[in-house]
Amino acid sequence: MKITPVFLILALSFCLGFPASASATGDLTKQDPIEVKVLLGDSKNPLRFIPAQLSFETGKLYKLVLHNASSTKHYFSSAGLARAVFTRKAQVLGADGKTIAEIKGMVREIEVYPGGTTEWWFVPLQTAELHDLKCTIKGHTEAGMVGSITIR
Ligand SMILES: [Cu+2]
Repeated sequence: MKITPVFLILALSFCLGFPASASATGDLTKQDPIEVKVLLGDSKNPLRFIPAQLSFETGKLYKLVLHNASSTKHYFSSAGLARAVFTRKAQVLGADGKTIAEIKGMVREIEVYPGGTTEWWFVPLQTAELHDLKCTIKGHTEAGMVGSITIR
């Protein structure tokens, strides 16, 4: 095998633990968040996630805004997403849109009541192709309240 200078640089950086591609630095949870809005049902489609396909990128801070625009309560539940992200916080908004509660620690699923809004702030850590987004209320998954999540 012929050893070229490019091969040497790649091999050396691999041995020293430097990734060949760019790497993140600093506190990833202190970025400006990318806002992603998801409706947990609306008046026309009370048993749907709108949109039902979500995509995120690793290393970026997201503010996932979950608003229930239907007349029944719903869950946003994806065990795969919960495992693949670092949660900075969850925020519960009051009727005036101002934060009334902030929750720290791991989030597994969020239940949002009719008219309610909750924000889930997280940084994806792993790539994933997930098909486990669902509302866990009896009958809702079967009725089509499901979705998929891609983390690139
Ligand atoms: Cu539901």
